Order: sequence, then C-alpha cells, then structure tokens
Amino acid sequence: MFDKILIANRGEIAVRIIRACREMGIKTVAVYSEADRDCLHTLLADEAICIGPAPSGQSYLNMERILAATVAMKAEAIHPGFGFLSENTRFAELCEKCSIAFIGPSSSLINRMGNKSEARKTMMEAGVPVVPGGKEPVHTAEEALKLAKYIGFPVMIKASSGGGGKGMRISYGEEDFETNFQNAQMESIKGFSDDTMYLEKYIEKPRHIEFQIMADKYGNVVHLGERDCSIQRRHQKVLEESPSAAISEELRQRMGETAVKAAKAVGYENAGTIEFLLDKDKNFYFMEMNTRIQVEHPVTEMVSGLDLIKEQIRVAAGERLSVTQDQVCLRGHAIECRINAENPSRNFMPCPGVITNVHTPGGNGVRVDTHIYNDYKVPANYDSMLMKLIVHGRDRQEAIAKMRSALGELIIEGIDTNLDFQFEILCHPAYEDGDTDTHFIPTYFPEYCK
Ligand code: MV4
Repeated sequence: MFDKILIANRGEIAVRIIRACREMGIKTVAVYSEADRDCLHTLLADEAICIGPAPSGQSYLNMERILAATVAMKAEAIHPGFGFLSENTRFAELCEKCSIAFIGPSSSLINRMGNKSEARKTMMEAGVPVVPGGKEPVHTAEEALKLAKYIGFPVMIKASSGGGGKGMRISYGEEDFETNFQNAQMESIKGFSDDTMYLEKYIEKPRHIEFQIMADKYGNVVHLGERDCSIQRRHQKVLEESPSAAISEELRQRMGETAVKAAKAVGYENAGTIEFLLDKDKNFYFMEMNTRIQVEHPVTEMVSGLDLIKEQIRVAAGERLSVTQDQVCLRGHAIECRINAENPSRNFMPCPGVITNVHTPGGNGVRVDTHIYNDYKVPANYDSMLMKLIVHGRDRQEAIAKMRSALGELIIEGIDTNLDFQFEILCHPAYEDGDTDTHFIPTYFPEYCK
C-alpha cells in the first residue's frame, strides 16, 4: 500500500480524496495555485505545496510542476480526481515513466477510450451494442454525407476527440448537413487539433444512463449499478440519481453485464464509467467510456455502500477488488444536486466572490461534499462547482423528500448560486413522475435554455 499520495486536483474532490486517504492511514500532499492558498484541501492535507500562479495552465494542468512536486515530496502515487489531467494520456505516460503510480487506468487505455470513434469500433467488435451508425470515422463532408444518407436522417455528427457534447451537431437532412458537419469539424480542429469525425443515428429524447464499473489488475470486473444523468443543461449535468426510474431489474442486469463485457474487452483497470443512451423503447447503446472517477460518484457510493475512492487506491496499489458481483448489493435511492456559483437568471454566468455565510444541511441520509466555508473566496479561475448535496432514502419518494428538505435548509450567502433552480427542479411534478429524459430542462425550464 502507498505511504503517501499527491492529489493533483482542488476543491471538493481534493477534500474527498484526502478524507479517504486519512481513513486508510495514507499520508497526503496537496498541490495548490496562488489563488487557492486558503483552500480547504491545502489545510486538510498532511503537506501542501504551491505549484504556480492561478491560471490552470501554470498550475493544475502543469504536468512538469505536478511531477516535480510529487518527487520533491516523496509521494509514490498521484490521484488526479476528475477534470484537469485525469484523462490526459501524456500525463499518465509521464507517471509511468517516472515510476509514480497513476491512480486510474493505464495511459494506453486512456488514449484508446479518449478516441471516441476507436472506442466505438472496439465495442462493436466486442459485441457491445453501439448507437447505429458508421464503423469507420470520416474526414470530409462528402464522405460523411454519403454515410448519413446510408444511416438515415436525423444523424448525430460527433468529434472523435470530443466527448461531453463538444464538436457535436444534429443534422435533420441533406440541406443542413454540410453546414453542421463543417461547424462540428471546425470546433474539433480548434478544440482538439483533430478533424476526425464520426456519425451515429440520432436517438430522439434519450436518457443518459451510465454504469459504474471497477476493475482490478487480476481481471476482476464488477458493475455497481447505473446513474441517470439525463437532467443536463448544455451538456453540463445538473443532478444525477440512482437507480433510474426508467430501468427495471431485468434491464439493469442486461446493461450491467454489457458494461462489464465492455470493460473486459479493453482490459480495463480501476474506476470507469460506461455511458449508454437509452431510447424510449428501452433499447440501450454504448456511447462513450470515461476513464476517471466522476463528479457524481457519491450517488453510487450511497446505494452500493462502497467507497469508490478507497477502492481506486487499493486497486492501484495492486490489491484485489473488495467485492465480487454477487456481493454487490444496491439498496435504496440516491440523488445528487450540484450547487454552483452561478446565476441562472443571467444565463448561468459564473459568480465568484466571498461567501459571507454558509449553513449546510444534515440528518439521516444527507451528505455534503464541499470545500467552502464562511469567508471563503470563490476564485474566478476554475469551474463554478461549490458543493454536491447528496441524499439517500429507502425509495425515490423518500429521497426526493430528503433532497427538498436539504435544499430548503442549505444557506449560501454572499454570492449567487443555482440553489433555487435545483429546488424548482425537485418540486416539479414531471421530476416527481420520473419523466426525466435529456429534454427535461429544455421542455420544462425553457426560460433557462435561451
Ligand atoms: C447522442 C444523443 C442522441 N443520439 N448521440 C451528449 C454529449 C455526449 N455525452 C453525447 N451526447 C448525446 N449523444 C446520439 N446518436 C444525445 C446525447 C445527449 C444529449 C444531446 C443533446 C442535448 C443533451 C444531451 C444530454 C445527454 C446526451
């Protein structure tokens, strides 16, 4: 087992990882930028080292500085969290070259699954159902249009180096195809220096259902159930829950087996997420594989009882999974609301500033993952997430009641947040009815989608 781990991240996920390490008796090193000098994770870690000025490129994205800090502080492993360098092939490679354990999958796996068209092709060859569409990527509008006609409109145009909606456009017919293809490809070239695109049949009003998997170095792979992440605004998840109101026990079994098959097909190790699209006829299709721990991992922890961060650390240290599939027991219902420093009435504009008063809810089955505190100054340099509010109840009704109560108790003063927007969602009859596909926000809250 590792003696000391460096956490190459900030905010609530850095706090989360430090807590897991403390419980395991593992020493921790926090890295921070000059803007994060007073951040909670720097105070909770055993040691903390400044790695540069506020801009991410000179701090949390600076591979050399993070590796230098790891060597200087004599940490044997790095936990990358999510975002930043967590899915950066080059960084994982450098860790391997420096004999520093990267707590996640291998660099070659990160590379393969980061190429969305290659991942899709691998899954097709493994017999995992993928969204109907092309097997090979396309590079020109001409060849793409030929394929689009073969697939049949509407089609989804996607960037192979994309993900999370970047470099993605819907085309409803020949007349709009070339423009949408060029725009998506231009976005991909600008964002990823890659013009490789691929096409899929557009699935109308799908649900975004993702399965958590965990795999060790001995070929053991388990799934820990699904998370319904369909309530999104511009490809940003707003809230997540498990189990999904749309998944029966029989369908969960089939999707879970498919997720495990996908992970085994690529020789996966550590924590990963298989993203599926579920259509209104309950057909499911592989969409992407995420090679990191995700923001919404607490939802799975609450229903499975497993600590996913500890499991990641154990597996990275060469231990076997602590559960077999038969021992996985998914119980009750969990919901997570992301609380962000943003103003929904001003197009969700980020609202950094000083938090003058924060009161967090508690009670049976209420969990708060956050790094904020009274007088904390929310910096403008990073993403706007302040807190994750997670509840667990015996069933969806009880979980909804708990979340409404927790949101009602939460106080954050001094800056704008999306707290009231979350409350409106939780109180909406369509949410309560489980009528929550990816069109939920545009359908019921169009005023927030302008
Ligand atoms: C799709 C899709 C429908 N059909 N692909 C969104 C980002 C990335 N995870 C892939 N996503 C989607 N891919 C096909 N073939 C629907 C989504 C999707 C979505 C699309 C538009 C608006 C919100 C969305 C939320 C989740 C998934």
